[in-house]
Amino acid sequence: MGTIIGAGASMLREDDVSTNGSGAEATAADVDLDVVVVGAGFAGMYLLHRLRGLGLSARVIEAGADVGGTWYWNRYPGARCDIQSVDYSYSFDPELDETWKWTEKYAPQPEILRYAQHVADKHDLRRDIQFSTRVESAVWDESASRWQLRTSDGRTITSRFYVMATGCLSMPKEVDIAGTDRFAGEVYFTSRWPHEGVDLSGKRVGVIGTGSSAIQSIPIMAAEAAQLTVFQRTPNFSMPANNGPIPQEKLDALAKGRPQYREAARWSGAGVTVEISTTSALAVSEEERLAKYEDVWEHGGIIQVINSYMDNLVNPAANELLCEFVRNKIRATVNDPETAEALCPKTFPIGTKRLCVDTGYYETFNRPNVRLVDLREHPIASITETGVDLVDESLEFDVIVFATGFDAMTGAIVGVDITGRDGLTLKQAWSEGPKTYLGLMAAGFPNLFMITGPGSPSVLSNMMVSIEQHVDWIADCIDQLRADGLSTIEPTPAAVDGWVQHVNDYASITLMPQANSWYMGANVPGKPRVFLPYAGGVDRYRTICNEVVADDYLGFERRGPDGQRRNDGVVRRVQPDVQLMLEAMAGMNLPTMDSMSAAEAREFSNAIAAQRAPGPDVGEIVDGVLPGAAGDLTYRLYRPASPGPHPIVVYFHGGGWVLGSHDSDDPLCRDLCVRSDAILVSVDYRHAPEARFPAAADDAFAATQWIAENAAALGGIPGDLAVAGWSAGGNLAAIVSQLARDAGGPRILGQLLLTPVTDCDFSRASYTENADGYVLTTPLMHWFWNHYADPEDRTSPKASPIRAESLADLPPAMVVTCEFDPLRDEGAAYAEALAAAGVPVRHLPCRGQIHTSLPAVDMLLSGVQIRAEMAAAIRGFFTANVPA
Ligand code: N01
Repeated sequence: MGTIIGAGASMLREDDVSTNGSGAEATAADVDLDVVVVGAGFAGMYLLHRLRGLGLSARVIEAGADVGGTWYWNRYPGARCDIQSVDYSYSFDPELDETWKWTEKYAPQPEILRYAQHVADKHDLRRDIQFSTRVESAVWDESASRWQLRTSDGRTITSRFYVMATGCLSMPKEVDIAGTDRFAGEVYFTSRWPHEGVDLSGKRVGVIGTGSSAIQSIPIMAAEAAQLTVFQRTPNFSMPANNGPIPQEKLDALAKGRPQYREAARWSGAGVTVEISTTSALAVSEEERLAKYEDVWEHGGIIQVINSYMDNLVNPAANELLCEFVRNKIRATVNDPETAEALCPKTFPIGTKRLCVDTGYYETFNRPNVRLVDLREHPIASITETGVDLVDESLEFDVIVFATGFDAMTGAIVGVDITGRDGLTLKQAWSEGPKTYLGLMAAGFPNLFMITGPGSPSVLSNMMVSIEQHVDWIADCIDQLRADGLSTIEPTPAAVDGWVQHVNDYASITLMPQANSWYMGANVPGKPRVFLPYAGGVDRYRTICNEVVADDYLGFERRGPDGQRRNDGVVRRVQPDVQLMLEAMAGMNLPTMDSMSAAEAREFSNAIAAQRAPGPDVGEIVDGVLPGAAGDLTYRLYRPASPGPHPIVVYFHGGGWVLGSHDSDDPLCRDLCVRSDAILVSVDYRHAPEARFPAAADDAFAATQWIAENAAALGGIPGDLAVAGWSAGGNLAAIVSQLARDAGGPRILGQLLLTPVTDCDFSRASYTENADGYVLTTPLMHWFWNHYADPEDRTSPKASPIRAESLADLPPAMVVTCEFDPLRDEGAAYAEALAAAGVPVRHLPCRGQIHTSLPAVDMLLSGVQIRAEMAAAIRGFFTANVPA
């Protein structure tokens, strides 16, 4: 019997609802339940099981006549999963693993469907599933804190919670080809294949589409049909399934302990335990690379292929190597070179569309009864009564098969008319793309959950693992609400916006958005182009979901009869690649620099610097010596490859006046040189504690004077001089600008201040907010200042440039600050003070960045655009393009 949760509204108990053997059927016009779930696929089935376990009254509404979801509908010949069946199966019931034996590595659709039916039988699920019924509309009733649902059988159900377990690939895409209705022959959709099967023997068959569904079914249809014509608009990458018995290594891994095996999958990136490479495809010999590709091609699956090298999905050059490996496989398989070339994908990076898995797909094009029509060369003009008219040829068919895909991830959710609070429909709320918190809920739609919704790893993972994680999270959440006497939950708009941003940030450090894929909504005309799944991985996502709960449901508002609990906030604000770096550093247990002597800290930072990516090639690098304030200083000059002379930027490295060198900032100098087409002269000023304040400032100014005087000899344009610096170097660049103004020269055209030290005041909020955990810590800043300057010197403008008597008449500036940096607020304050003094200034606050992330050239992709803007500012200094 169902327990009623929440308070207030009247609820019928489960035993108030009569049921029969074929599924629950309402006898009363109004049925009130704790939870209604839409969809009896693997998600809805497991959720029903969990809800029952919690003693909640629940009903699943399913459009099909039985359980299985995707595997109920997609019955086209050759349909199989592309994740091995021992992985693509429930883990919640260990008995299932013991009793169910998969016959093959990749089980066919009928077997997966039988598995779903077996689970339904074993757990007696069907008695709470209403089959052959659709939810037509769902409206949130604020006064009753309930969803009001209207179903296709004309009934009304009310429920406290409403869960869309509708699957990511369940809403077939509408066919967008002219004349589709005119065809008088047989028409089939792979996504809605007739249950009784289709006899294609002796028939002329046309297949439109070359996605996973087509690629699996084409070899089988070709063997049966008299003629098969494949209409291909975009070729896809496909790898052989190499199907057969379950591989021995898989059986061995399971034999070692299934619970451990399952747990490892839960904490893996894709929901399947595979070896994740930590090597760049560009860092190994061609021989080694090809051997690795061959190995994963023969013995792995799509996840192993994509993970064969760490940079396959982030570096275009690495990706292209894998693309070409696959293209060569296609060329080696297909006899006709023209057909082979037409089958080779060349318009998107591999892995940015779901990699297909086939059995004999490319070989099929060697059959005499199979023809490939390349729609890019010969577009379809229209479908006719008898077949397909290309712009240059008419083709006749008995059968047309549409394998044209799905309105993925959002289609099935917005397909139900859902109206949340204040009459807002989900369609309206998502008109510019789905906006969810964790892919689980949307703001304005209380108590509406989605399983594997947009913004969750879902289709980028083993769906079974993601489904179980979501179901568990939702069930636990409902249970907790009940325990706390609360009746509604809903994410805050800020949490949703933050999550949408995080999902986008993750996608944008990968190559994924580059393809016109259904991941991007690009396959459906008019659908907003937004990357739909979460690319951060199942493991990271699970951690985040757990953190949200542990942090008292961060980002959610919960309400009940006794009041509300609103815990507003954003769960991940650091840029994803920066976060990865922080996690990697945390894993290394590095000592803190402020616990070291200056000499030890220098050695330590040099060792770290030696491991970085080198940065881009520049035209020329010259090391030299120039006179400083108290002796010679070394400098390193970076010259662009373009013909000179060039403007000159005098650059000061970071390191808190204690550490750093030409080497430490070498990648950044190269990058700025290449991007700005200016000479950078990196000056190595004297360091503290050996040379304390004002040695660094005096050296920086002396070096700038010398460089200005010797510009022509250095290959520069005399008079075209700017200064730049990072951190303590930004401090020096700001001070040099002031000293040059006060001394009447040299004339400086611009100052680029990257996360500069501008003040000795530690009371600004960024010092407390970011005191620890973002590499540059507040204790480390104390350590730097202590080494550099006595307290009474620190307020001098030569140490704290924000304290200058006047900031008027300084060169135009760009000030870059990072969100998670103790120096953030003093940088912002300096930009504000410059602006107040009439100096043209652009302040660029960098969301999600830390003090050390922007100089990490070729390591952190999220900094690329920011460095491009810094370089644009440098160019602007020399073209009097005042920053704005
Ligand atoms: O659909 P798709 P799918 N004119 O969108 C073409 C999963 N799945 O059903 O790329 C001409 O991939 C379209 O061309 P283009 C898996 O995640 C898994 O095959 O838009 N052509 C494309 O070639 C998969 O990714 C398995 O230029 C038109 C094809 O139709 C997802 O489901 C098996 C067209 C659609 O391909 C979807 O796969 C099956 C038009 N107007 C599916 N409109 C396994 O587990 C569309 N196309 C192995």
